Amino acid sequence: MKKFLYIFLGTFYTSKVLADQPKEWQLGFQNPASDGMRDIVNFHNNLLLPIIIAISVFVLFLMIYACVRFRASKNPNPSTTTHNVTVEILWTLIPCLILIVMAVPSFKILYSQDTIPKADVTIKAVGYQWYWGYEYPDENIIFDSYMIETKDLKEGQPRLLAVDNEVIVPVNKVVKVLITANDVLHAWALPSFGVKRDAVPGRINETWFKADKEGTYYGQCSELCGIKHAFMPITVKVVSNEEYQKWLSEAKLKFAKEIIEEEKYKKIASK
Ligand SMILES: [Cu+2]
Repeated sequence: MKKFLYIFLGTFYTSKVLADQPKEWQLGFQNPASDGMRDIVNFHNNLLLPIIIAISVFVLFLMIYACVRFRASKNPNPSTTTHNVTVEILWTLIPCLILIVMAVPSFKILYSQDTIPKADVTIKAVGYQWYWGYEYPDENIIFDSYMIETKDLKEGQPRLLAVDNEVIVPVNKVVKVLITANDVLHAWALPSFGVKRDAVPGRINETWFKADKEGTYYGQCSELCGIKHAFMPITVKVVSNEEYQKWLSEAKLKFAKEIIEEEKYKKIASK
């Protein structure tokens, strides 16, 4: 009973009760952390859901009405009418109009996701069987991100979602994500940012987000990619700009992709 009460309350207090990762007995979306996701949630809650409910209630009413009104005992000689032009025009036109009403805002959101503003940070996510590899192409940083096994989890780390090396991005900055794969199809998806793109070998897909709340956000590979598909989560940590700069300077040493030119020359000179 308690659980149902939580669900009931949860539907009214989603933004307060739910955080940035899936919760037990969760209904609806995760808490949005970007304008992109806020658009999606609004579109779903304020337009799609009312339309879906209205159609379901209307169809249910028609079915019950037909069952009662035209039952055999009340209506022993059924009508032989097969066509009614007015009704046929209506049941073609009205669904068309409903689709148009849904399509306009839907395309608006799709286009806003597709137009990438000038990026402050670019990251590249590469799907492997079965983990994610990340690169910061402008910062000479490269690292792999593996899921933490259940037995190695620390306090507060969610099972099947926490990783050893998190993606770190600054808050309120446009982050462009280049997405590709090395072996089979994967998909880089992060519900709180409203981001989901296929990772296709030999091809680079792009998406973007601007996280407006600091915190840790969890996503998962969202394209069935093999036996350990469920074990290649995505963790993005949104931090303040200062913290990001601090992390960058550490990561440049820890995860250096190649020796920077300058250092190369220094080595050559010292020989
Ligand atoms: Cu995958």
